[in-house]
Amino acid sequence: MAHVLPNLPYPTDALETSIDKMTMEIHHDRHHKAYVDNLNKALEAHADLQAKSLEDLLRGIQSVPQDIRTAVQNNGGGHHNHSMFWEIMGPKAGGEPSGDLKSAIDSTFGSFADFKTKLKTAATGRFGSGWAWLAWDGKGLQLYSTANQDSPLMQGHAPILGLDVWEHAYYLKYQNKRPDYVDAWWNVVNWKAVADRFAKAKSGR
Ligand code: MN3
Repeated sequence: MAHVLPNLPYPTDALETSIDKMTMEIHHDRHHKAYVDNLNKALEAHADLQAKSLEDLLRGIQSVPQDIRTAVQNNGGGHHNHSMFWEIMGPKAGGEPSGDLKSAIDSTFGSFADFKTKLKTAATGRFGSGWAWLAWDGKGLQLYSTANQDSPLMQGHAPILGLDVWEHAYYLKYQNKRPDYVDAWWNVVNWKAVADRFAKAKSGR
C-alpha cells in the first residue's frame, strides 16, 4: 500500500507568528510530499516492504535491502518525522506539560525550564540538518539530536517530541537565527498531543 501525505491538522497560517504561512506551505506541500513520493518510489519493487507499517519499516531499517536502505532511511524517516511534527504543534498552544509527562520531565531533567534549555542546546548544537528529540527508550526519557531525517525508531526508541532544525523549517522567517526559531517554537507545541504520544510509548502501543 502506498504511503500517503497526511493533511495538515490546521490551516497553514495557524501557527503565525511563530511559523509563517509560506514556510508551512513549502514545508508540508513540497518537502514532506517529496519524502512520501520518494519513499513510495524506493519501495516500488518491494511488495513485502510495502506491506509493513512505516514504524516497522524504520525500526527494521538495518534489514532493508542495501540498495534502497539509504532512500528508505532518508525518505521514510522524513515522512514519519514530519507527520509527527505537524501533530505535536497547533494554534493556541504552548504553555507547559502536565500530569505524567510533567512528572517524567521534572524527574529526568530537573525541571521544565531545564528540559527546554537542554533541548535548545541539542537543537542549536546539531551541525547542519537534523532534529532534536525527546524520546522514550523503553525505560525512561532521553534527549538528543539526530542528523538528516534519522528517527529515534531506528535505534529502538519511540519519538515523543521532535523539533525540525533543517533550514527549510525556519530560514524564510529567521534566516540564520536558529536559536530564535527554537524560542518561538515553544509557543506552538501542543502538549496534549505530546502527552498522548508519551502515554502510548510507555504502554508499548
Ligand atoms: Mn522539515
